[in-house]
Amino acid sequence: MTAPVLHGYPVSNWFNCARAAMIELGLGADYVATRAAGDDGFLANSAMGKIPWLDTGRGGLAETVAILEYLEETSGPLLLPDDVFERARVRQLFNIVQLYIELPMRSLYPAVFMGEPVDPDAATAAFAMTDRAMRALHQLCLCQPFLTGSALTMADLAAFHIFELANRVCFHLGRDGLLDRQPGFGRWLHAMQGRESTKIVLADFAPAFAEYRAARGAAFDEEAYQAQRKVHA
Ligand SMILES: N[C@@H](CCC(=O)N[C@@H](CS)C(=O)NCC(=O)O)C(=O)O
Repeated sequence: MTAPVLHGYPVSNWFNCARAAMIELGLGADYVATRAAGDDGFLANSAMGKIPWLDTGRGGLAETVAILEYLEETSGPLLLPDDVFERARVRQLFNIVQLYIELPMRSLYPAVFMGEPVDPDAATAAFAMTDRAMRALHQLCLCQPFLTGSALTMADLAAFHIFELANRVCFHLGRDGLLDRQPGFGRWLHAMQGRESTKIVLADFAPAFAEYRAARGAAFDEEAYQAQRKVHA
């Protein structure tokens, strides 16, 4: 079988999640640098014109959850538990993080990272949803040290890379970070930060994110964010 090749850009939380999964699965850290696009060539591989997409050798595949499941089935098992109920619980967490944290925070990316004005009503609605999601995560997550137990899963990878951007949104708009009032998650964060996949992905995120902010005249202040994180550490 042809080795899968990931396409994307290291500012994208979804690309970073998929790349971390490739690394965890022993498929290497290489990728093809690609920005989202709407031309026919791009859409042939990623029908919604989004990154990441995976060249499977049998055709392009987009949507991170589909990419992760494909990688897990072809190169795992590693990122989903053996037990059917535990697997479903991982997918439950993945959906909560995707729909009720990533999407509402993404609605605020233009104001935080792309130089557009803040819409206070949109911010209120987004944070109402993330508050609800964080309550759910508090209820569902074990953090022993990973979200659903002692083994890393795809939900950990998604949550970690989504929190990376979501916490910056919170900071910029004067809110606590999503995990700041969740002491149980300290152990999880520590475990995730220590992983080789995290170190590789975040090392590439930093310069790409600086370039991205500069190109868009982002209001977001990374230095102030990092200084605040040191105080919280
Ligand atoms: N549901 C998609 C979301 C991917 C996504 O939102 N990608 C962003 C970058 S993080 C993108 O390509 N945005 C360009 C666009 O929406 O046109 C997934 O799970 O992969």
